[in-house]
Amino acid sequence: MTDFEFDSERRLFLKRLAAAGAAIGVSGFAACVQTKTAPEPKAPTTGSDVPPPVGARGRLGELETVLLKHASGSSAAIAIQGAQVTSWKRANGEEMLFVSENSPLLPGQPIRGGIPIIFPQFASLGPLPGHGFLRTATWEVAEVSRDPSGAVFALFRTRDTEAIRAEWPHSFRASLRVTLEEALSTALTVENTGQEPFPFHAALHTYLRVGDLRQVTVAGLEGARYQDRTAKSVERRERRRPVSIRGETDRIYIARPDRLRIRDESRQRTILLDRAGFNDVVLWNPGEEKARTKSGLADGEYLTMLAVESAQIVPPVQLAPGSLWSGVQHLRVS
Ligand code: TA6
Repeated sequence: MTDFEFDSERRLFLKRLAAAGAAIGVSGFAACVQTKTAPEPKAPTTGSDVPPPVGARGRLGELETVLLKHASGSSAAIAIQGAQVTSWKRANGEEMLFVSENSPLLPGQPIRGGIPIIFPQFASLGPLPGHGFLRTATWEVAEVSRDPSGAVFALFRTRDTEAIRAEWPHSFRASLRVTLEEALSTALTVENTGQEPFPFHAALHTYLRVGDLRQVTVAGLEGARYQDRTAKSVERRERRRPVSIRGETDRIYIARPDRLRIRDESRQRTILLDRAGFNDVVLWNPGEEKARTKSGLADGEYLTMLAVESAQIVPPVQLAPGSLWSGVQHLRVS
């Protein structure tokens, strides 16, 4: 059996994924799920029209990466281990994601930055290793291509192994589709291939690179309930409009599906973050002390990152046998 190739499964998968894309108005994303059936775009013939090649491989430390380049000049890199996006550069070359210069870039070790995939457990909210096992799992590159709209994408997939089942006794398949235009979309899909339902948390732990954290605000969380993980997860309500980050911040904003606007005054730019399937938002910055003692960041790096995570934690997803769940995050600069 080839993953996601069974007609009925694939139809359902595409339907869900397209719906998730359409729900947040990601036309390129919606188009890219039709690549198998849509006609190929005509090959351009003139020099300046020739799109750059897609799917070259690169390296990040000891890890192999897939490189995506869009005709606009934007680019992305995804480490195959963990299917973890590690770079997203705008057409002007500006890097939008943070990776710590102290991060291990080694097989089997989490990368401190980019977009780690959290599954099936958020942080230490359960018996598994922190944030679950997908971020260091072995993934395969299923497809790297350009869709009819001109977006380039890479599709990664993975599934349960004996080692995973020893820790977490469930059968599943997962895929991550990274779609690059000038914007960056990441769509995570999980399928329950076992006989029993299972619960899980999922998140795209997106480390945004910022110019100066003290000049960053996040709009779109006004009035939301949140669990403050720096204070024993006590529940509070967000009164600020917009939210600024002062000191250690570790919050799960519950059921907050609105668009987020992350304003980075020092860079004079606003990042728009749209989601479907992920109802929660996690905001995290370790603050000066924990950046050093716990997160292993280099000096001063905590002022150049803010994790804004599309998440489904409260409540966890309950996935019935044979069912699929998808969550999509769409990032663009306005
Ligand atoms: O998502 C926020 C968080 O759970 C924080 O509590 C912080 O520990 C961070 O993730 C990083 O976790 P990690 O396991 O990568 O050190």
